[in-house]
Amino acid sequence: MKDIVMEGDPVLEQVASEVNLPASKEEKETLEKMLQFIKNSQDQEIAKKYKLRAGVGLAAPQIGISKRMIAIHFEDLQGKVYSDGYFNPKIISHSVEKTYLSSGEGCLSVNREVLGYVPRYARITVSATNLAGKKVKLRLRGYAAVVFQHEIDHLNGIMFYDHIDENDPFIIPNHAKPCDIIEGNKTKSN
Ligand code: SB7
Ligand code: NI
Repeated sequence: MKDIVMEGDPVLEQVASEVNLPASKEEKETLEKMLQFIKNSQDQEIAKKYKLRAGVGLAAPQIGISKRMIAIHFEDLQGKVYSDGYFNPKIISHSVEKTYLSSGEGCLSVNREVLGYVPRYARITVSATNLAGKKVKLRLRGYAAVVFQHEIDHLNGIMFYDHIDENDPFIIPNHAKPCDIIEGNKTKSN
């Protein structure tokens, strides 16, 4: 799984297909591997050895699989741990209020720095089926909401920079308050 698909590859521009539930053994194993990859990318020693960039999430299209699966692994500033794999994640409701990371976003599939604010919903509710096969509903805000939106976008062929205003990359989105990441994977939400 060192082979992350890079921008320009058509798989990153496709709308990924729904996973038929219950997921197959193979699909579950793939999602487990994606989660392990994300954990490894945050382990300094392993990351150095395998030259991995640290990520807080990964979407299946990024490993060349056009299916609706994402893996998430990070801890927010309140110490809440988000660590699971999700099948068919779907935003079922969202706030009017927006947010954006004051440091901008990056992507494991993008090997260059793209500057600018990426408008995101400040709060979202996501329905999904987790690795254990349980249907879950997640209420997310701040950084956690941003990460899930970034990953779900990958399932719809959307890259973070597609949201950046090309004429004015640092324009503050309407109805938006900034949100910060601290230490790469720790967050302060508003
Ligand atoms: C900044 C980075 C990410 C999400 C939100 C803000 C994830 C980076 C890793 N990925 O490319 C996952 O798709
Ligand atoms: Ni990405």
